[in-house]
Order: sequence, then structure tokens, then C-alpha cells
Amino acid sequence: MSEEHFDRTGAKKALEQFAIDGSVKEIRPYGNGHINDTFLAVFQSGDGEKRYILQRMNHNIFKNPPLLMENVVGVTDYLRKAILTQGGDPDRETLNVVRTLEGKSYYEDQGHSFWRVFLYVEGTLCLEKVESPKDFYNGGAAFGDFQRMLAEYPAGELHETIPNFHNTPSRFQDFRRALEADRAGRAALVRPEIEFALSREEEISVLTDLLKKGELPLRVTHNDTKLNNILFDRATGRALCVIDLDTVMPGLSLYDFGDSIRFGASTGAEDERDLSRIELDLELFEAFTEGFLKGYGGKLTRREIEMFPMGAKLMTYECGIRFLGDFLEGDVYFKVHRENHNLDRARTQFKLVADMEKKWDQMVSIVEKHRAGICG
Ligand code: ADP
Ligand code: GN1
Ligand code: MG
Repeated sequence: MSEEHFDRTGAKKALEQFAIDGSVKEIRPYGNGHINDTFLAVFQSGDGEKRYILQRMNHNIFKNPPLLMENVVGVTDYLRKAILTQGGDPDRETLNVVRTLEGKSYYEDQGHSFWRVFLYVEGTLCLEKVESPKDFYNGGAAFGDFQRMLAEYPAGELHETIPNFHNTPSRFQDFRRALEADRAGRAALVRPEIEFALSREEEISVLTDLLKKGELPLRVTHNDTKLNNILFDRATGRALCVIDLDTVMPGLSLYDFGDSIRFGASTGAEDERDLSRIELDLELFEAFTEGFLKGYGGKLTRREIEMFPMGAKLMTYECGIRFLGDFLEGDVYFKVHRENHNLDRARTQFKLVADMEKKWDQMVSIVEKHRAGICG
């Protein structure tokens, strides 16, 4: 969100509802998320300056913010204990929800906007692009670790914040509906992209079918494992804190593996316009595979590991049809910052899917090499 478009008064009023010492010195839009409105807030008190993240939750997408916050509080409380047991620092290694003056985890204003505040994790940086295989290895370890730490979390207590979030067949139906309705009158402009999406229908249910057959386990997963949902420690380069917990729900480990590859192992940005710059970087694919396996600490089944390439391909394809579907609906879901932004994003995803198809055997060999080291 640009400086001029943000409601500073609304944000300031919301901040006043939270139990924070001192007075607001600065508020400004922050980060590059596609969903929530995020602000950095600086408070000044007798002890000096302290920073916070203020977010207006996207209420159109997350229909029930109070239940969503129940998930976030439940998961962060649980992680806090696990981090303490491991001798870590829970103020920096997980999100910390700041309560309102009434002790609640969110504040609903008179216009029905829902706000929340987290401690700002100091000394970290957020990467929009992988800078070295080492970073991506660390990112893989952080997401693997995240799932491992939540392995015993009572999954039944988690609310489904967006139903069928990574159910690719259901996403395909949504895409078909958007195409048939053609609400923004754009379908005629994107025939090759539509053709690409429809021609891969046969494969879309591979993972959900394995889940139904009991061949893949349901776990507690993050479901939005973009690189910019990890905070890296500036001093050590270590992936320190997994953020953006809105979609933590029961899911497949492959969703988290695949979504990370889709974003981080691409040679170009998610919205790159020059498609010649978009490929799957196999070195990065390998680095993430190794890191994820390491973080998981031997807990993944053989079948799960074997399906890594399919996870990568389906999550990339799924994101592509979501971007294209949103383009057809007139850009109602993802934030867009320029004309055809969602279309550009869909094109990079499809280019990446096509490149994964070309590099399929190499992806399989890489996974097999590392799997063999773990489960024979
Ligand atoms: P969205 O759902 O819109 O992606 P995120 O929760 O991922 O929102 O936040 C957007 C960005 O704000 C992140 O990518 C990160 O740069 C920054 N951010 C969020 N929470 C924190 C935090 N607790 N400390 C430091 N930076 C944060
Ligand atoms: C959104 O919130 P953010 O920007 O981390 C989206 C993801 C997509 C991603 C594509 C709740 O993630 O599912 O993969 O954009 N989050 C939601 O960049 O829909
Ligand atoms: Mg995010």
C-alpha cells in the first residue's frame, strides 16, 4: 500500500487499543504481502523506541478473523513452549501477539476492520528473492522444523481459515467458474494461458487422491511457505522465525515443500514480465530439499519424499490458476500494483510448470539421492 493511500488515522486509533507503553511516533506501510495491510509502528516511551507490526486483516478473504486469531494464538503459544524447551528465544523465534487493553488478540473497529499487533522481530531481514543456496537450505530447514515442532499439535482445534486452500481439484473448479463467468471480459485476451491450465486437468488430483487412499498423512502445515514469510537473522544468516500464520491448518507436507519451491527456486520474481528469465533452478531445488529433510528430522514417510517433485509442480500450477482466475474475475483477491499484474504472475507460474516438466527426471534423481540417505 502506498503512503498516500493509507488511513493513518484509522491505523493510529487501532493502535491505541493495544496494551503498549508510550506514544506512537511513526506508522508506515510495510512489507510486500499480497493479502493483509501491514504497517510498521514505532512507539516512544521512557525506555526508548520499540517497534511493532500492525496488521489490518483481510476480512474479505479470511471470513472469521476471531477464529483465525484463535489459531494464531494457539500455535504461537505452543511454539513458544517448544522453543523454550529447545533452549531458543521465543521472543524472536516465533510471532508474539500483543493483546488489546481488554486482553483480546485483535481489535474490531467501528467500520468492522479487524486489527492485530505483533512484536517486531528486531535484527532480521525478509528476502524477496533467494540470494544463495545456503539461504534456501536454511529456509527449507525452518519450514521443515516448523512442521516437526507442530507434529503433535491438536489438529482438531485448528479452524479451517480458508476451506480447501490447497485442494487443487477444488481450485480447478473455481478457475472453471471464473472462466465461464468471465466477469471482467478478459478471457479472450488470454487464450494460450487458459489452454495451458485446462490441458493439465488430468494431474490435478494426484495428491488429494493419495491423501484419500491414506498413502499420504494429514499434518499441521503452514500452507503459505513463500520465502518472504520467513525472517532471517541479520547477524547469523539463520532462518529465525516463520511468520504469516493465517493459513496454518491441516494439510500435506507437500503443500509446504511445493509452495516454497514455486517461489524460491524460480530464477525470476513471481511477477517477472520477461519470461525468458523464469526457470527452475535445480541447485536451489536441491538446497531446499536437503534443508527441508534436515528440519523434518527423519519424520517424513518415503511416499511423501517421493512426491516432492509432484508437490512442487502442483503447487506452482495451482498458484498459476489462482492468479489467472483472479485476473478473469477482475483482480478481486490478490493485491495488484499495475495493469495485468495477476496475468504476469500467472504466466511466470505456468512457465515454471513447463520447465519443471522438462526437468522432471532431474528433480526425481535429486530427491531420490537425498531420500536414499534417509529411508534406504
Ligand atoms: P501477508 O499475509 O499480507 O503476506 P505478512 O504477515 O506476511 O502479511 O506480513 C507482511 C510482511 O511484513 C512480511 O513479509 C515481513 O516483511 C513483515 N513482517 C510481518 N510480521 C513481522 C514481524 N513480526 N517482525 C518483522 N517483520 C514482520
Ligand atoms: C498470498 O499472504 P502472502 O502474500 O504471503 C496467498 C498465497 C499465495 C501467495 C502468492 C492467504 O500469500 O496463498 O501463494 O500470495 N495467501 C493467501 O504470492 O491466499
Ligand atoms: Mg506473507
